[in-house]
Amino acid sequence: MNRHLRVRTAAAVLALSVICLMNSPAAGGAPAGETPAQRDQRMAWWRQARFGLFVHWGLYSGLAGTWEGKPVGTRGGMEWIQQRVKADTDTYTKAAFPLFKPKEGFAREWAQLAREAGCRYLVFTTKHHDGFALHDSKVSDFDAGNLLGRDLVCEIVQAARARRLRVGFYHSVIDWHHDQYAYQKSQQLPHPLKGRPYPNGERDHAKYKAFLRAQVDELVSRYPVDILWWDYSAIDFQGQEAWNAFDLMERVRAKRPRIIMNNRLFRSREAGWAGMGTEGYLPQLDPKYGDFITPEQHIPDTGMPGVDWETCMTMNTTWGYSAHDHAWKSSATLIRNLVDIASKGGNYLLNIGPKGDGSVPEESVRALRDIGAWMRVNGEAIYGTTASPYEKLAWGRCTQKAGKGGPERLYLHVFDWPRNGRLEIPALRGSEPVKAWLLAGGGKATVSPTGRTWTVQVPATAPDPVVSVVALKLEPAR
Ligand code: FHN
Repeated sequence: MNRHLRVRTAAAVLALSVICLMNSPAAGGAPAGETPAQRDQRMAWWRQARFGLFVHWGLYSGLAGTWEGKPVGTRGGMEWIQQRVKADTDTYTKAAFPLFKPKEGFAREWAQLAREAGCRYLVFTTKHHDGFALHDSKVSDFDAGNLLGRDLVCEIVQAARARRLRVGFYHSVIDWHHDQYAYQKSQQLPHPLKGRPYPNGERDHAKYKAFLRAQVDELVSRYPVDILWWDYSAIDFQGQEAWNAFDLMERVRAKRPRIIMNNRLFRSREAGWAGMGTEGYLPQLDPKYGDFITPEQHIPDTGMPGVDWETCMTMNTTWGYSAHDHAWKSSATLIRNLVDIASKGGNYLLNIGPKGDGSVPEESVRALRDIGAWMRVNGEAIYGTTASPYEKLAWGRCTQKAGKGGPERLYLHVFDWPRNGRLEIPALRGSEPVKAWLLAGGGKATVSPTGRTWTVQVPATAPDPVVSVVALKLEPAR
């Protein structure tokens, strides 16, 4: 990093430290009446980023999928361990808190890893369903400030900013700790005490919604945040009734006009999703519901044309750390997922679940470093690209970069290298290919238009064992 950038970064981190310490209020001004062009401008960095690191870390991390000395399971979300063992909040906290010991510098390790992997943003859990807040909250004593004497959100934000990462807050609206969260209002949302009467008498959910608003106000006022990743609603409990959703979003936008938010305060077709999948999605999303849709643990077969979308995915099968889940996806699978998602015009939010001390599981470190090695050679074929102009390609995927008069770059991501050294792609009307080259290995490639197809000649062997990229330079057809 050159000296000028070092000075600028240090100044930014210093300023952030002051903000974190002084909890200074942020500027106001909602993007009410935002034009499509203004929205495109606000979304631009996110669309160009294509790749982010998701981090699930909280009290559950120290339990590592183990309860009373036994594994709770080997698959599925161990950030749900409280719900899976049906523990009330006191029993859960008594077991979990002694094992949650954030080591010095944990956040710098995350930020370094995210950068090494080629991630452009980092989204982390400020509070998950167990209700434990990682910041030093003035409206709760179930937080890192009170229990640890630390503001872990501030540590993470500072570390991310120092690595020039954009920052996102995952914030759970579901809360298994708060004694006014009226879990009986939903048959579909999870709660450890579901089916049992409220242990402390009738609950006033309006009081929980006021608490939720106060904590969100703290988070978006105190820290420079770029994304708010809400999680999550059910068809039978969502929106205004469940969370005062529209008010929440307006307050956030008023404090952070350029913030980007997902649509998970709602759960309906017009709000972009009914299920966890993408079935029934509509090719438009009113920003009043959020800015992007979040297909979880899968890649929509044909992408989600017409909306901004981001696939969130675990590396094994759990979001929060588990010592018993060894179903790790290979680095090759993760790299091909990233390519597949970018070729469909989406973002990839790939998750790590750090341990109770904040350290990252070795399997995740290895995978992120493998992805980073690929991105250092091929990143231009992912960052700032848009969806393929082609429906399907038998041998791989395609991304593109637009020029003034149409596409000026095509990137052919070859999964299955052609034995005959030849790739055929449909000619693009109005363009002609003028140059071809390989991003890896330095081998020679050529491209020649032959009527309705373009023929790309490549060397006999693939330069990359996972995905080899052939770049094509296009010019408007003469
Ligand atoms: O219940 C959560 C789950 O623990 C995890 O945080 C995922 C991440 O998208 N969201 C919810 C399930 O959809």
